[in-house]
Amino acid sequence: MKEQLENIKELAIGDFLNAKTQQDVETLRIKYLGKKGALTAILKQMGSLSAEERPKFGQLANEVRDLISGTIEKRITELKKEELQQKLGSEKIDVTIPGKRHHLGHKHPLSKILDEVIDIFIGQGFKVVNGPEVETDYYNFEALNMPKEHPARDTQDTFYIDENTLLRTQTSSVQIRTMEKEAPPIRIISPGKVYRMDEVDATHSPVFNQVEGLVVDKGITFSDLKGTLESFIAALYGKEAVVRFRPHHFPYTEPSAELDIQCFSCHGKGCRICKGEGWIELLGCGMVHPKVLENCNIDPEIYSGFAFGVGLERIAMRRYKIDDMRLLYENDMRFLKQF
Ligand code: 2NM
Repeated sequence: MKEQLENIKELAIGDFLNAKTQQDVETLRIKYLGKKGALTAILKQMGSLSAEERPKFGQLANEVRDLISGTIEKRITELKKEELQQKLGSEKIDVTIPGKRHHLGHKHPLSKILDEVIDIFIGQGFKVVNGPEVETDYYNFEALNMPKEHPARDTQDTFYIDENTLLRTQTSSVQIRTMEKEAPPIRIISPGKVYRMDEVDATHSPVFNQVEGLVVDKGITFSDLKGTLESFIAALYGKEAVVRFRPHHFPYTEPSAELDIQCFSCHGKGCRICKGEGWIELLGCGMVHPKVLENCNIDPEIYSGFAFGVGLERIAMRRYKIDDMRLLYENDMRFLKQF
């Protein structure tokens, strides 16, 4: 039995030193020290020993058990250390490697201008309203005092889906829809894409963007129109900007005007940029025609209003000194990166 014990000791120590993982160690611990383990099995046989042999054997057995326990602890500590070393090796991070730069895009120049325009009008108490790009003849023309065969329709030829359905030529249709639905006071702008039957060139596109504004309330006069648009221009181009209102005609406003800005290049003398005019046309505006108000069931005897429409591309081109509108649509990165 003593030999058996010595044998177990040798085997156990060899086994534990060869264990490769903590799980291996645990399996071996059960094999040697567990309830059904080798050492336990020998201890169970102690009953067959004589009274004087028993304490000596017991002491030896205890020594072997302590030795094995000690070996287990030592091996676990070693394995833990090895695992840590291995982890440190494989999970090493080199903090000196240069980072990978993410190229963040930015807003398109047209979107930047739109955001600015919206901010300015929100600041003046306007609300932003959107509407459909595919419109009926009624909302695009009829309600705006442009009945069929009206000559003003010629300059606003567009794309027709059928005789009665078309791509809107201005966002006024959104304003008509708003006036139908909401009672005054109304103070809205409606930005969005509009369509015209135009050939593409440096200043024309069959699809472009517009922002139209509308104010309807009791006692609205041309002074309100002037004040609103003058502060809009000052916010957009700076207080130095000089503007003038020039009489014009629109079927849906009366009186109507166009707002010109004095050429920033020649200050009114006339140069290549303003084509010798000294002024650059910026937007159309006027007092909403009584018939238009009536069409929306707003009593022109009680209410009056003003409206305006401005092309977003034109503002962007002025602001960024872009001389060809097509650059805004071509998505050439060399162009877009400049903004
Ligand atoms: C413009 C110029 C002048 C305009 C008129 C209306 C409405 F719906 F009230 F009749 N909305 N927008 C208007 C007036 C638009 O664009 C150059």
